[in-house]
Amino acid sequence: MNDEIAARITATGTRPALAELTTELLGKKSDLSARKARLGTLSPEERKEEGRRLNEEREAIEAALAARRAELEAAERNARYDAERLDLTEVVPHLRRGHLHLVTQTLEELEDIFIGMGFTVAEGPVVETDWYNFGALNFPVGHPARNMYDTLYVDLGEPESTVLRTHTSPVQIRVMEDREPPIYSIMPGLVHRRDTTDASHLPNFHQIEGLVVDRGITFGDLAGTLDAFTHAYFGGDIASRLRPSYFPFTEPSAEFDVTCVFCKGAGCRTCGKTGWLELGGCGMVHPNVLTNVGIDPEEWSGFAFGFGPERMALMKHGINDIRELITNDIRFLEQF
Ligand code: FA5
Repeated sequence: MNDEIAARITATGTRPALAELTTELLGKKSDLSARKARLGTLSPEERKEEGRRLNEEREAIEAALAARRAELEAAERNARYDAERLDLTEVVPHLRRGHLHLVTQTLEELEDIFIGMGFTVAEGPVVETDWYNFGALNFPVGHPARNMYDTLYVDLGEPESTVLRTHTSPVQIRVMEDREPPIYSIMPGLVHRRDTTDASHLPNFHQIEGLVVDRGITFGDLAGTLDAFTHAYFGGDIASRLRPSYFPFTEPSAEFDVTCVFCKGAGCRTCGKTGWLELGGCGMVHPNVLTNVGIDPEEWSGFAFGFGPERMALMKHGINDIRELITNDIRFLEQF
């Protein structure tokens, strides 16, 4: 193959042009074919020599064409890949990236803390029977403690037999029915009450219930768990305290308060000048509740608590109106 042919092959820029050149160099009308046709006119000696040369030239041209074809194919493939490439990191300027709502972030953070303390997570239905929401939790029918909850009833079955759960405590019953102690579980979820919306109340809000049932569990374990939780969630400068209270399903019962984050305990309007803010209720699981689910209160004891994640989010981030969480003002939501 002479230099001129080699240069023409290298200079060919497309596959159709290369196909044409292949025909020109190796086809019936090519110089090689003409020389091959003339072989018969040569003497045996010359024919042998010329035949060998023709073969060598053909092989060299074929190799050069194949190499150029491979180069052109690779270039075409790369051009196609470039054209088809999707930039998954591309930010479309007019679309802004969203994120989880502050309440969802709070629920996930609370779950993470308790999972880190060895708790498992359980869930139960939002539409509940009167038995799970009240009866099994030691609220007898007609008991005045039922008035603590402004209950929303579902029009199903006997009147007032089906409710939108007013708290996550019925999930305690379901967990104790499903599992043998020892139990270390938290139960987050949505609850509903006929509460009037104001700066600290919503009619639909979340609770996160905690339940521990084991041998030898004491009120000290409850206080220690809540204190460890307070520090993990709010940081070291926020203290917790327990105040005597009443719930039919716990005995003794307490209200769980933390240092007011707005005044750091000095006393302000938000905390009613007490220096403390209420986060939830808690107590030792009432023996009647254990008996209702077939757990022997002589052998097992436990504690339970129920917090309000919306109120915890307000406290942690210094937000003074719970309604901000449901107005969906993007200028508010994008700060978290
Ligand atoms: C209860 O619902 C009990 N089930 C808690 C409990 C569980 C006690 C286990 C003992 C053992 P309470 O009604 O106080 O308790 O509600 C608990 C928390 O839910 C409140 O402290 C508050 O943080 C939150 N909460 C109550 N009502 C509202 C509301 N309307 N809007 C927002 N958060 C609320």
